Amino acid sequence: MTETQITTTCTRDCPNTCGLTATVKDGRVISLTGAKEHPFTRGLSCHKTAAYIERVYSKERITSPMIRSISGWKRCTWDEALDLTADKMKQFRDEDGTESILYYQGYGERTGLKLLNKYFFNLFGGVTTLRGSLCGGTGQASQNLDLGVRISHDPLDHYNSKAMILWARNPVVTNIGLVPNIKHVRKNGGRIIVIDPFRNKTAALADRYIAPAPGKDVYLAMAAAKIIYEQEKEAREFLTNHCHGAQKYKTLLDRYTIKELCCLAGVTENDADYLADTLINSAPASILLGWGLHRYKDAHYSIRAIDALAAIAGTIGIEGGGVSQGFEEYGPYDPKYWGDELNPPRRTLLMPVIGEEIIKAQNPKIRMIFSTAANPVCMAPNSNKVIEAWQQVEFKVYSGHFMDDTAELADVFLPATTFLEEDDVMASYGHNYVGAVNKAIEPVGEARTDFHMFSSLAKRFSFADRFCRPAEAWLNDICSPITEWGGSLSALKHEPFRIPEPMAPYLDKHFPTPSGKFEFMTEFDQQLLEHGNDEHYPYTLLSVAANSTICSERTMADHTSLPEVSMHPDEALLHKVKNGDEIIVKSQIGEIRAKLRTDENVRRDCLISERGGWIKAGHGLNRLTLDMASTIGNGTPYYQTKVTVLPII
Ligand SMILES: Nc1nc2c(c(=O)[nH]1)N[C@H]1C(S)=C(S)[C@@H](COP(=O)(O)OP(=O)(O)OC[C@H]3O[C@@H](n4cnc5c(=O)[nH]c(N)nc54)[C@H](O)[C@@H]3O)O[C@H]1N2
Ligand SMILES: Nc1nc2c(c(=O)[nH]1)N[C@H]1C(S)=C(S)[C@@H](COP(=O)(O)OP(=O)(O)OC[C@H]3O[C@@H](n4cnc5c(=O)[nH]c(N)nc54)[C@H](O)[C@@H]3O)O[C@H]1N2
Ligand code: SF4
Ligand SMILES: [Mo]
Repeated sequence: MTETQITTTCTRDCPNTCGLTATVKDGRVISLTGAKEHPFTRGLSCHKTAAYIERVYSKERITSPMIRSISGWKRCTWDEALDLTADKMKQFRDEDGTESILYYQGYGERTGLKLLNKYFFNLFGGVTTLRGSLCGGTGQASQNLDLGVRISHDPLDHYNSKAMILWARNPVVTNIGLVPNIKHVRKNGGRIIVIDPFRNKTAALADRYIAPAPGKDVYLAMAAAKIIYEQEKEAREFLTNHCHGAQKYKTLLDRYTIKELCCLAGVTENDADYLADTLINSAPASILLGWGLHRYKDAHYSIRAIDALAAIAGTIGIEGGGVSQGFEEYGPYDPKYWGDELNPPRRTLLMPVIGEEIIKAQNPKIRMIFSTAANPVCMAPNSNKVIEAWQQVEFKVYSGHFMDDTAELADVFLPATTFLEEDDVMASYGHNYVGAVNKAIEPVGEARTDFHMFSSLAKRFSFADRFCRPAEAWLNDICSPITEWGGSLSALKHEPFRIPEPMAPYLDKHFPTPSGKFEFMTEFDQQLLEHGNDEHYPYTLLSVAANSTICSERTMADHTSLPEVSMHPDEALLHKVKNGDEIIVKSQIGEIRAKLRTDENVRRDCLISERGGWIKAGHGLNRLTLDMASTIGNGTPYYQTKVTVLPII
């Protein structure tokens, strides 16, 4: 048979959102490569795409619906699985009201049609849903305080930068579309700085690597700001005319000497000098914040101090400058199609403490959980509490691809398609282009799209006629903002559409804050940064993005027998453990077995490990992480957890 090529968009939880070309032969995808015509990703794609084909056809993938019985999982028909689900939903609604059902929507796939999952539950009457974030909540909320509304520079604007400062961000692993940009800046004589307690893969591309103590970036940003003031290089016009609170912020800086700030940050004065010098003498410098930065309880201090540093250096509202992090991945859709307006406000549970929230929910209790595109048992903090919560809930429906930790605790498994088996629309949290998801192959086995699944379920309810319409018709409605901006769904099928966000924001120096100006942070409590310190647990556990997998999207076969945890060799010596040893990593709430790697690239006060390994495979680092919400933005401070290491005797 001949080969056909289909252009589509990667929907994985990755800011790159690449345009891809799928080559299909005999109904099977045989290769997945970057689509050259994509304006941002320009033919790039990552090594994870080849592995993704294996994932689609993996023997472990669940491709028929299943119901759990006393004797274990049993294959069933879609009608059986959906009848049971609908019956339970009606029973819980009639007995305890619709809020006795929790809809848990994860980060696995965030396309246009995915709005309708919640719309379905809102037509049903409105169930309990989530608030807060396991991902970027803190960063966005903190930047909203400074800028009014966080708007990032289009990544293509970084080509105007003379320096890039990658602050807690590792694009070589997590966002490869930025790599050509980094190389371009360097080739033109610009500077690249990587700031991370771990010498990550991106550091190899940098002129300067700075290793602050975990969670203490605020002091480094303050030190660099103080140096700029001392050299009288601050952006006076911007500070006087377009900022609010600059003087107060300066009084916060006045509490410390540069030396003290560097000491608190765990960096040298030379590091802070280089950072300040880059912002002033290699301008414009773009600062790119990573997600590593906001996984601390009071991460807003660091993020706001970095915004403040950029303001003092005069790079806010400048082409090639700014502090950028993420983009609104649901931005080009009409929010009406979440369906929240169909009911009075319904109960929400706080994601960063989801286990506790479910356990303590009353009036009504949570009796059913329906999860899609999520693996909270593995990925939310304090896994043991999440397991307890899941176990106490009477009925759980899981929709996804594999029998992961959350699926293991479910009663019904609804097999979902991958993006290669779907037609949809996908925006990005890493750039401004929306792309079409064009179906390359028929669904594998009996897998169904979430939309198909919810349409079939809707047929079992009185609101069927309000939900059951062709996907194309829904997408037209959901994507109405795109039409208003002059695009069309038919054109989008062939060419990505650029959302009309500015290439560089705030050029007019107007900020949608209460003062209409850039707002400095005006209070800072040093004590808060000592939260959770305990001499018995001297290391900060950084569980970071893995190179070859995304979050918990793995199979059992992908796991090593134990998770690997890296530690500085001098610390290993102190603990009488060596490279390759089996060790115990222990926090205040749990312990796991791990294989020790010694690595000089890790600061002495941290341990590094890859996130996403399953508990059932012996990994599950979130059995160690404490559950709490960040002070700003209801984010999840995974890296607030302190641990120690014990030899196995
Ligand atoms: N290959 C791969 N790609 C991914 C993902 C994946 O799992 N694998 N996940 C996707 C998702 S969900 C997200 S949110 C993004 C995340 O994208 P990134 O933010 O680039 O990646 P992370 O590994 O989460 O964190 C980046 C770095 O922050 C550092 N860090 C931790 N604490 C601190 C600190 O206190 N200060 C400083 N300066 N640095 C610190 C970590 O050591 C880490 O190297 O990547 C996406 N892309
Ligand atoms: N310790 C620690 N934990 C962390 C982090 C950390 O840094 N450290 N980072 C956090 C971050 S940044 C994130 S974003 C979260 C992610 O947390 P989650 O979103 O809960 O978990 P994922 O591992 O992304 O799982 C997504 C699941 O969705 C499935 N899926 C994909 N597409 C579809 C679809 O179309 N339909 C359905 N029904 N299912 C689909 C995938 O197969 C996969 O099983 O984890 C967080 N957890
Ligand atoms: S996982 Fe990320 S980098 Fe890899 S193809 Fe998908 S969007 Fe591109
Ligand atoms: Mo994330």
